[in-house]
Amino acid sequence: MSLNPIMTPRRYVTLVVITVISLHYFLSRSNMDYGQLSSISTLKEQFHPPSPSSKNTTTITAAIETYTSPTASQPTHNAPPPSQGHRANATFVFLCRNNDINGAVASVQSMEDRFNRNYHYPWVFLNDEPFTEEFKQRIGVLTDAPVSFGLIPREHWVQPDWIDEERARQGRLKMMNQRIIYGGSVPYRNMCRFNSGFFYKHELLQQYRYYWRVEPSVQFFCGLNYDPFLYMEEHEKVYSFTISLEEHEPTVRTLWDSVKEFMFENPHLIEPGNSMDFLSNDGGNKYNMCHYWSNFEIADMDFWRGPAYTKFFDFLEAKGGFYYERWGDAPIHSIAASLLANKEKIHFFRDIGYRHESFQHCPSGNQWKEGRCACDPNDSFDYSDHSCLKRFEGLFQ
Ligand SMILES: Nc1nc2c(ncn2[C@@H]2O[C@H](COP(=O)(O)OP(=O)(O)OP(=O)(O)O)[C@@H](O)[C@H]2O)c(=O)[nH]1
Ligand SMILES: [Mg+2]
Repeated sequence: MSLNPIMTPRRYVTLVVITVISLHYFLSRSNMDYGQLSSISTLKEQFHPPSPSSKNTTTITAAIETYTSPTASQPTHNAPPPSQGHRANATFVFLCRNNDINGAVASVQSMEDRFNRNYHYPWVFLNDEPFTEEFKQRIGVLTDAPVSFGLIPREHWVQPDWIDEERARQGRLKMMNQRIIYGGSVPYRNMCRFNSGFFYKHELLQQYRYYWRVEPSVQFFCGLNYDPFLYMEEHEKVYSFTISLEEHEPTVRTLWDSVKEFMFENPHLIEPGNSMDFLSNDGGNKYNMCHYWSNFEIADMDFWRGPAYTKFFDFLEAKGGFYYERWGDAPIHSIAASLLANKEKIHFFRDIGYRHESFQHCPSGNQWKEGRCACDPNDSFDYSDHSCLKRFEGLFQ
């Protein structure tokens, strides 16, 4: 090929470069889509889809996502969460021992990865013994959120002096013979009583209203693109759960009689729109053992601190059933929330995938997909034989 004598190879290359740059500039100014398709930011968006508010990129990003991710049809999933906006007055609460450290690390890591790394809600760790430096270091390294470590006052933890120890011992022996889990354990009873009526009195929790209880070795399966604490606040919920099930009857043999006595003496404290039908199949005569599994709880501490629950807890405490039997904090909290609060104030977090051995709740359908849940949707306790979810749902039908 021959070139024009004044068109030297060098001038030819210069002309081509100038033409390409001019064309690119013209198209960028006149057509937004072209400009964005050719920019580096679009490559980034393949991995971090934009929030719905960035309207100009929606069409192109949606097209690219089809190739990059099978779940990309939910553009809000990876949208930046509203961590800068309004936050609830809330904290995580984690009661454990120093030797629970490995399980505690696993639980905190799971919560941080799936929710809190974007929200930075504080963590409060509580223990009946001082936490070791090693414990504090291994937890502190997992999060940017504030972490505090508290010692439980002795009077909030140990078996009170007025408990008849001989009677309590007979109760423990009986339960050991029946092979009831933790039937012979006093520390387990201390823990149940503390979780029922004392944790929200701890000085480190005084400044907070909502809490999310976390235990060692639990798993949170799904990413959350909203704030459950704010959900509780905005919908005026006082208690929430992911798993509900039946209690071991021998651990709460006289609990319902005590509850009935309380209801008889304090009818004004029983909420008219309560959820008695969650607790009883015969209108309140007999307890059906249903309760919310309290190792997961997001709840309102002002409800526990209020006059109705205070009176309820004090009444049950005086019966001694935390030590003579083995009343768990799960039935205590569940019965209180069911009778002292309107049923509309209790929430099932269907979209929060959660496991505490030996049961799990795994969301299904769109919630499973949108949450990118790391659990098998066919493995969920929801409608198993001993689940009480059907009874909860029945309250609203
Ligand atoms: N500081 C302290 N924490 C305890 C004690 N006993 C239990 N806990 C904590 O209280 C919570 C509930 O105790 P768990 O042993 O998990 O009771 P559970 O969930 O009924 O039973 P498993 O998890 O099946 O053992 C956990 O966060 C424990 O770490 C104790 O004696 N001291
Ligand atoms: Mg546990």
